[in-house]
Amino acid sequence: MKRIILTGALGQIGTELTVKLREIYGEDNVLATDIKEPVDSPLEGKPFETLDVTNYEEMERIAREFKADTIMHLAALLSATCEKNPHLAWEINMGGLVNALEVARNLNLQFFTPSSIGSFGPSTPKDQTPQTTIQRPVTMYGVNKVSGELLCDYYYEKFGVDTRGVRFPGLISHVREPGGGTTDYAVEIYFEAVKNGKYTSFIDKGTFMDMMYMDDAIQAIIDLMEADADKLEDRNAFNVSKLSFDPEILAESIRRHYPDFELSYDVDPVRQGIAESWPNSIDSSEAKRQWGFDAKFDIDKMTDTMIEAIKKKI
Ligand code: AKB
Repeated sequence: MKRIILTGALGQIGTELTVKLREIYGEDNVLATDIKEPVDSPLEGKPFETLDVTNYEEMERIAREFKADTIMHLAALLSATCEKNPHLAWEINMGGLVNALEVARNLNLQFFTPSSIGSFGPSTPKDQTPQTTIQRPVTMYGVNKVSGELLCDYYYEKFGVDTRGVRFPGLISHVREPGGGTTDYAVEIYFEAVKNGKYTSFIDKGTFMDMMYMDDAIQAIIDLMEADADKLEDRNAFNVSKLSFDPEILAESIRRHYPDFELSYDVDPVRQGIAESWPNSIDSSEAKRQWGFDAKFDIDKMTDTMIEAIKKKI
């Protein structure tokens, strides 16, 4: 990995991943792309191209001119947004993915794209969900993610494209906030705790979902992409997670800093329904065994880091 192009680089993962990749591989070896220009972003003023991922010709031209050897395809709509507009979700999530895979095939690029805990459904085992198990999601996002995992496997088996992927849980970060996701409450809660000392959660008490701090997610992507291909028995997609909590447990962690922090509920039936169709916790042992996945942030370390960073930011 030394000439890397990213799609969806202004998103929650892309922003921090681009910064980290530039630290490792050099600024000029990492080209960020997104459908909009960077404004108030750490990517402003750095190598950047606007790109609509549904436009194959543009994607291929940009990758070819940049002489990329790797493509990291991050552009996608998240779960709650997909439920609002399922046809648009199919067009962007699947159309963009097929284009990125075709660019990888035609230009011989290494390929990464994230899947999600959203690829699981109500009939999936709920606790310590294995990597290989029942995947019958009931959301458009989940349908996109399972199809994407299979398509990436197909491109590896059929065309020899070096595709690699993980299933991310909810990712917690402060640099760029997520939008349109079901796990977003676990980011909003920190900003509201610091700003107002209280938060109204759209996810109900007792709803457990997998979560991970962004630094661990970024390290996982880099480690998987650098992993020796001979060691990978699987490709798409590895379960990776560190934490499983409900809103009450997260609030307790926040109360170590703000003892009077108030948590109330105004449950959104759409996002609650999505959350209930996902696992409580997934098993990341295959990622550990095959390429050394090792997340470091426990819930309190994550809370300390988030609160410190948000205080500085606001
Ligand atoms: C979402 O909530 O949609 C995402 C995800 C878990 O894939 N954060």
